[in-house]
Amino acid sequence: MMKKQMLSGALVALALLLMSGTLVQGAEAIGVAITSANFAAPSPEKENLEGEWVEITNKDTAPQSLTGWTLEDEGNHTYTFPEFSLNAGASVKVHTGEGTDTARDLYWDRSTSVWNNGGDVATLKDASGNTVSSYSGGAEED
Ligand SMILES: [Ca+2]
Repeated sequence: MMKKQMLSGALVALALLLMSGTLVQGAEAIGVAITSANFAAPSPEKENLEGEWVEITNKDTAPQSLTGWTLEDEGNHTYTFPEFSLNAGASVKVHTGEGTDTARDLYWDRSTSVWNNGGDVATLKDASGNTVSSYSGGAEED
């Protein structure tokens, strides 16, 4: 009798776990990820900020809108994507410096560096603030 009660208790716990898992999963699985980054632009970095970038790739088979998505570092720097759609299989680089946005290159238009050369973490979030991808790098010295 005791054993049976424990078993049904375990089943209820399992069911609750599965239900909460389904809720968390509601943040749709999207095939967009940060695939590469160059946190250290050629020296003097301040004058080569277009050489500091984070690359985002759409591994899905359908275009993905990045409009309103954000890219953040570990500090308080946040880039918000303009109206932008990333084609299936395509990549786009978000450069720290100034430039004209194209389908392959977006520009943060900053005059100072964002990514720490000694190591940093880039986090990509969708328009609802859900983390889609994060990427750590920049630790290597040259
Ligand atoms: Ca840097």
